Amino acid sequence: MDLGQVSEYCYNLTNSYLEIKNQTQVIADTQDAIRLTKRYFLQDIFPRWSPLSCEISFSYNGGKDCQVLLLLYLGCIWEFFLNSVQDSQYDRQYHQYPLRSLPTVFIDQEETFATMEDFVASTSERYCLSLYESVRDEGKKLSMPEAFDQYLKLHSDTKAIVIGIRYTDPYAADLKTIQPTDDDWPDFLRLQPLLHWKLSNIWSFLLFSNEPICGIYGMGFTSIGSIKNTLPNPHLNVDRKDKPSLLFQWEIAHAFGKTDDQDPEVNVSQVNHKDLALLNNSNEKYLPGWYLTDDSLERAGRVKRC
Ligand code: FMN
Repeated sequence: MDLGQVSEYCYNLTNSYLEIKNQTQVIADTQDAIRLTKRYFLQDIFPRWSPLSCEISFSYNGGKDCQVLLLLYLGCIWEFFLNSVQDSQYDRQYHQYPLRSLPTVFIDQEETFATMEDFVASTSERYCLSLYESVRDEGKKLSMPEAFDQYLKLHSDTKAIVIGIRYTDPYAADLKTIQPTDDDWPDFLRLQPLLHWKLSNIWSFLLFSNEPICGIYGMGFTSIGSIKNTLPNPHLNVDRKDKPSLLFQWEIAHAFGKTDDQDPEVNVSQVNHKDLALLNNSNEKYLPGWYLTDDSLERAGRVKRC
């Protein structure tokens, strides 16, 4: 699929989720969350910074939040494109989708899981991303603002960057949908249209999407940082008496594009053998990450390895 086709696919995926009727409260809440994110993109953001130019870039690291936002973003770009050609005197078929790849930036500061790196590479192809990756030479480790400074030197048209941050992330409670960077950061606008999303909304939409999910989540991880400080979430340990139960049977069974006779399996990416060796060190077993829906426990696996 080229970028136009992927965008149209994401548009249809989003509409299909919005059309679900009479299911769980989580689905109804997620539909509201999607409507608000769409409104931010289509009414507040795109009229000021066109996604069909190079003014907007997307911050992507393969995590679940930014993947959800990427699917919505691509769908909204398609809708924006449709709206822009509607007023034209020529038929839609005479309008070419103006973007071949999506400007995307990956500031990768820490040692990440090999599965995550594989996932970023495979999804970059899948979603036609033109991905800038920050320099990761241990000798000259850059801070996040320095890395963005370098990015902006190479992509000087960038005015705003889309970020998949949520209110429940650390230091995010007071963020705004559109706001400038802090004084000690290079100057651009932060576009944060996912702030109001809860963990349960993320899993509901992502599991329904039937898009590949990074395999590391299938191993009991719920929030992925550096290899050095990320473990499976202890609340998903199968030996716990209070382990959570699955809230998303419907989404998994009726996932987008799935036929009724297909196995109700979750589409997870393959776990890299390097990570398997790392994880099989312990005999503990964990439920997949999407069993956890309590936002306050999402980062319980972010601890120091001894
Ligand atoms: N953090 C700040 O304190 N001030 C900023 O102005 C700021 N701008 C950011 C702009 C972009 C494009 C990104 C991706 C991040 C920015 N951050 C800024 C950092 C984020 O708020 C967040 O702390 C960081 O992405 C780590 O999130 P994680 O632990 O969920 O991966």
